[in-house]
Amino acid sequence: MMDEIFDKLIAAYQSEFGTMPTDKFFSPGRINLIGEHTDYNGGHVFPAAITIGTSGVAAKRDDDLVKLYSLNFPDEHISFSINDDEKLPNHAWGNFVKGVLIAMRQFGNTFDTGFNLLIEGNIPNASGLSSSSSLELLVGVVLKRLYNLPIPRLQLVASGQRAENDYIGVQTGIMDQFAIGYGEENQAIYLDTNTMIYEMVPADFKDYDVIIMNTNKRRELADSKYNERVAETQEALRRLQLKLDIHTLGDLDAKTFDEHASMIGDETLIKRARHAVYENERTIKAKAALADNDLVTFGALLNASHTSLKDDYEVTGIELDTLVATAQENPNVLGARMTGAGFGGCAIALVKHDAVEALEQAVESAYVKAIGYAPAFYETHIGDGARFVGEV
Ligand code: GAF
Repeated sequence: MMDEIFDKLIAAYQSEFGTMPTDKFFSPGRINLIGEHTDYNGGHVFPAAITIGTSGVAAKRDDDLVKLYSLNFPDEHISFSINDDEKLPNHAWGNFVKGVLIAMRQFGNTFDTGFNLLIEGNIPNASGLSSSSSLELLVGVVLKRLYNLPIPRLQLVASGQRAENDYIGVQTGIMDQFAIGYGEENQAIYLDTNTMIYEMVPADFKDYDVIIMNTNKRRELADSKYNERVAETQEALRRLQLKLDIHTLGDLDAKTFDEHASMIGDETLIKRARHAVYENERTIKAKAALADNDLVTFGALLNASHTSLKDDYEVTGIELDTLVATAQENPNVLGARMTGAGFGGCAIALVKHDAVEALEQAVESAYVKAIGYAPAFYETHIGDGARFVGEV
């Protein structure tokens, strides 16, 4: 499968650039099991890299140009000087490449010449499975290999986040880049974003599968709404800090939060902060439940997470709520919730292995009835993180 993809990419590279690439790369997407909108609040997250993602072939050039081509956007032929930081007006995906280059230069790396990169991604567009971080980390591993840079993995991860925050302008946390940078086959990553200490936890769901359900909803204004949630939780934290000695909402347990919530003084901000604090507690419990093979508790925590994202954080919407509620009603499902930023995108469900097909049919018919178009379903395979695959 991988071989076929790379054969196709190498042929496309030759026809686009007239030379051969030297190296092959792959960078995955991610799901998040639980711990949503906690990463920019100093809480825990519990994501995993998946086997779909972005594949690429690349080689250094002799001049200072960066030339990019994606089989997903065949009309765009992108070219710029490697030291030109100006945003590309019409080439959205090229800006993620630029953002990573700039961030890596800020970390002290230098690039003597340019490079060619040809890619293809199979993460569904705007699905909330982090196609943008997948691309960022792909660029990170490409640059590390082509320029022989002795940089640690955490710097690649941080460069992706910095590209997103400073260049693209979305104030995301570190979860997606971390999951994609540190992913390992069949392991979920339990990360404390306050300390950056992490632990790999076997993602063993016994007789159950985690399936991905895509709303197929176009995500509109998602970036501005995301930034709005970041600002709201920061403001709630600022008000709590007038009385409490805390650095992030992740420093608070639910009991202390409840005792002091009224200090925030605004109902919306209280709800946002409550989600961040309670979701962090749920994530800690969910990791313990999975490690103990207690899938019933794990599933119940997924359900509670969705309710909180719907009612307190208000990032779900009718499409995600319909998918999740229909899955949750099914006796063969232990839990379901949206995954990623929300505002459309995907949900996950923990479904008994031999009931997956029936569940998908039930969810599809309820969804079409309520929403008017079909959702999509994917099996989840948890895979390795962003990597150099081999020489051409
Ligand atoms: C997006 C962001 F990129 C992550 O950092 C995280 O905040 C997530 O939304 C919500 O949990 O994927």
